Amino acid sequence: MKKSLILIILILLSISFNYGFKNQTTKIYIEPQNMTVISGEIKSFDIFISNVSDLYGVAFDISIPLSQIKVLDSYINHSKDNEKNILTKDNKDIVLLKSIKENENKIIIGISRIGQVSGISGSGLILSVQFTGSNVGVFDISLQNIYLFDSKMKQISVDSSSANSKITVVPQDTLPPSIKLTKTPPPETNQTLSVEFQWEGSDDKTLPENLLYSYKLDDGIWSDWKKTNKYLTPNLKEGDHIFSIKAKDEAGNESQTLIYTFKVDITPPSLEILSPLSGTEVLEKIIEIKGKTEPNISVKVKDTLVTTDEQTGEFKISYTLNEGTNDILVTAIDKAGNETSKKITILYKRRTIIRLQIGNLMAVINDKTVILELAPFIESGRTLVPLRFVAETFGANVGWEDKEQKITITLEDKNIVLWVGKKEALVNDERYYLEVPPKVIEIPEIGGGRTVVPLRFVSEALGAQVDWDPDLQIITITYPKY
Ligand SMILES: [Ca+2]
Ligand SMILES: [Ca+2]
Repeated sequence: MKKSLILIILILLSISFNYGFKNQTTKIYIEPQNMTVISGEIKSFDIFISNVSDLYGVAFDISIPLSQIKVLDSYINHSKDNEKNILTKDNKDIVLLKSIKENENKIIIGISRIGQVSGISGSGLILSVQFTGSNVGVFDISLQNIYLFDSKMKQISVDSSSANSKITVVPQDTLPPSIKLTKTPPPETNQTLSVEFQWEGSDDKTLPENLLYSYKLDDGIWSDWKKTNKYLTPNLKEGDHIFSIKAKDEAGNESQTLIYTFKVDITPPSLEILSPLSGTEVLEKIIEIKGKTEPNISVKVKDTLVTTDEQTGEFKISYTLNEGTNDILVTAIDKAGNETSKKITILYKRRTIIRLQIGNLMAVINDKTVILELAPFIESGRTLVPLRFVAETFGANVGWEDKEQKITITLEDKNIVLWVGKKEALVNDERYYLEVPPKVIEIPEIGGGRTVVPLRFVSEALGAQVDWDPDLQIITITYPKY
């Protein structure tokens, strides 16, 4: 008790002294300034003094919520591990006075060298305090009423701006947190710019906002642990990528690494249309389109989705043509959204079927009825029909030369030449003989003449098939023939 009395006298004596700053500011501070501890765990904080000259003794109060942070008398030490107190640098004795004031939430501390010795200069530990966080929460501790004395019992001015610390007591926790990704690029993407990942973590004890995360892309290095819920990758190269992430709770428990693999693909798929060839002319309304792409590619023919073979990438689809030119767009789309399109043009020519009856003005062309100016008639066993009807039905060009009374019928590569009243005909310059020649029939109702031609000869010369039903006297012309 004698020693403590000396100390108190020292303190009282020095109150009136107040010195200005020396070359280097003497500082008293608590380490660490921020600490997270698990409830029930014994941890410590330390008080240091730096840049001091001729230090002989020190006194201060530790302001600490003692009902939350438990400190025992035996927890308060003037040294720790192998680190000696600055005041014992020269192996001289010191005295440590400590008084825990539960009601006032403070611990009174006095430390002094003993006897007629000089002070100590330099930096070092002055006190180490062990504690247990008994209640969960965030607690402030600070040093108050700080007095530093030199060997002449003069007060040493001191910077105490860092003489405080924050202790966060978290619940006891042995279970690691878990993570789930809330935003990822699709498993296959054609985006080479950065993509974003977002995630959420959860834990039995640590609040989500206090979880720490570390992540990496591919074989990169793990990021520092941080409180963030998103990551924007750098620009990506084509190929496979792996995003890895793990979470850590306040107790330091680490989650399993969560892995997300994805692929950047900017190469459009291959596409080949095997049949039909573009430019093909067909007579059938329904055709089969066959093609080949890569496996696992979706194919669209116009707007219809086609299933492709998983192994070979081959596909086929029945396609209904419109009469005339059909531009058919075939598109292959890979999972990343890259597209390859090919267009084929198919000409669908409908087969024409004409039905005529001898003596009947009505004729049926496919499903349409037309009225002839002149009914078909038989002369010398040959059926004759108006030239104009032939021209219109087959879509042939008909030329007429008045002087020679010459008729020219042209359809594609066929060229037929006939003359009114002549039994000679030319088909692509090849000479034919007609039983009955073309003639002009006067029709009083229209006040003029109409040229008639032998139906079978003209039809067959144009490439049509002519069938005759003698019972019903019906002629069926099919063009082109089967
Ligand atoms: Ca946990
Ligand atoms: Ca691709």
